Amino acid sequence: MTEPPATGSPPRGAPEGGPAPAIERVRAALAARNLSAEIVECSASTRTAADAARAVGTSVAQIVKSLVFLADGRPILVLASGANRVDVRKVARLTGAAHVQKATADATREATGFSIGGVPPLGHAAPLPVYLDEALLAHPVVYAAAGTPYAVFAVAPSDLVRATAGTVGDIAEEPPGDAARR
Ligand code: 5CA
Repeated sequence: MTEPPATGSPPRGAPEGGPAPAIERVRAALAARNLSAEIVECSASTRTAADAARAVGTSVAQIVKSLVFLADGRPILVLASGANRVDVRKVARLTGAAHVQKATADATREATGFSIGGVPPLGHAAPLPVYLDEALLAHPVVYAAAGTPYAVFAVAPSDLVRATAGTVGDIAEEPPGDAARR
């Protein structure tokens, strides 16, 4: 016999009758920056860039990965195209830090107030310096996490730059083989 579904615990952390508080924090941050981006809650997971691309019917390159790194121990947020891996040496160059490393899941939650899979590009617990992958600017619209692994919002990359007061630069790892061809 199978267990009956648990009662009293709505799915995905959403309280009964309303969106998750994490989504509401993102909504408030978007409104505070006069961004009229619509938050789309998906029935399918948007936890990873590939999941999110599938859920909204776009390319992985148009998904914004919101990744926390520690630059000389201080948290920064890197907004990377889902198609790219982040080159920490390039991030070090862009930030002027001597040492850059990826933050752990715990450090990410502590710095942003959000859990991995739902980390948004804005609306964090405390302001974080933001660096954006220039590859995102090749698209008219990109999709970023909206606080949970089931929600995204669409935004023009230029609006994302403005709303985050971010620095745009080359932060992508070269695809394998490129270095050899130069
Ligand atoms: N919702 C999607 C698309 S908008 C999303 O949040 N994607 S993400 O790329 O920003 O978040 C997932 C990323 O978190 C992974 O690419 C990976 O780089 C990172 N990650 C996953 N697990 C860990 C972990 N244990 N420690 C540090 N980083 C992790």
